[in-house]
Amino acid sequence: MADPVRIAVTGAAGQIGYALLFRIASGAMLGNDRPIELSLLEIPPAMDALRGVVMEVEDCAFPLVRKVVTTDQPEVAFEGVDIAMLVGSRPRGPGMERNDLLEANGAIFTEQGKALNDHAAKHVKVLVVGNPANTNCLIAQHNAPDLDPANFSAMTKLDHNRAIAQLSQKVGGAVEDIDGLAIWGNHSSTMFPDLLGATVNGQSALEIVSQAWYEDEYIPAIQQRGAAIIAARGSSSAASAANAAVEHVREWVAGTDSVTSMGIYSSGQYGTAEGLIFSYPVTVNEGTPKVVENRELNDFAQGKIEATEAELIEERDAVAHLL
Ligand code: NAX
Repeated sequence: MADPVRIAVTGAAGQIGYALLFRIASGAMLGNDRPIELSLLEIPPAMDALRGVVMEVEDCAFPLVRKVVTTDQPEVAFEGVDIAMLVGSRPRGPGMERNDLLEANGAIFTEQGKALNDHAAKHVKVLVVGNPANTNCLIAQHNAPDLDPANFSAMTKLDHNRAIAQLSQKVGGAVEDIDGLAIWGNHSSTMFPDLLGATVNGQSALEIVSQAWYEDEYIPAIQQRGAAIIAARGSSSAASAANAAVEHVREWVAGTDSVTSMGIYSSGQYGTAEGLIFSYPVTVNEGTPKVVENRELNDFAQGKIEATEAELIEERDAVAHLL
């Protein structure tokens, strides 16, 4: 068997952590032939809960799990890690404005970025799930100047999967018949689920559904899906978020020729501002996401992309002192 891959998960005692760790440990992320070491970060008040989660991981007797470390110190958690999944973040509390949230998370992701810079393997792949994911990712990336910006990504895979599922329900086709769909921009209600380049069994999706359904029902449904789940379930999506995180890392490591969506460091593709963490349609080859080129963008799509870009620029300006 190959050497173990060391994987850090932050916020490991939280809802997503509880769904995520068991998927990783079972081999769903890196394969059944890849032993793993888990390095789990939490804050001091959650260390007891984390101990309980680790007891459950032990009780599964997963053959792939070689070691589990728990800690409340980022520099310990990130020591030598190959993959870091940054899930833990500060939720919005009563009376907190968006800028307060950015500020509270800014402190967390500044510290974690520095610890990744100094302690993780230089090839580490960092996935940020904790919200506001794109801007948290940007802060971590800026605080890790010795790491390649391409090592950082923010998760829009859940939005991508939601967009595929809703389209497949509408057209009555199988999920695997859909290709080319993408999420652009921020993981927020301004994200743009783009069907222009999407096909169903090779036929353009926008020839099958009406523009009115696309604009008035589909896009808002994807943008508001997180809120709809909170309204129905009483808490935010967890198992589907964990599933998306597993798939994001699996595709990042193993590659994919199918178009997927990832928030990655922008080098100005499609005219978006350089240096944002921006979700694009990508394929992945040898561990490197590559933005799909020459996508057709009409005025409608361009307007949506500019709106989500404007929000990301605003968020970046609000945390400029941390960059
Ligand atoms: P929970 O509140 O259940 O868990 C978060 C955990 O993070 C807690 O156990 C907390 O103690 C821990 N934590 C807080 N600060 C920490 C720090 N500095 N270091 C380490 N751990 C820390 O939230 P959960 O439902 O698991 O969601 C986690 C994050 O994912 C939230 O920010 C949430 O908004 C975000 N999401 C992102 C999604 C995406 O698609 N990018 C979708 C799902 C989810 O909403």
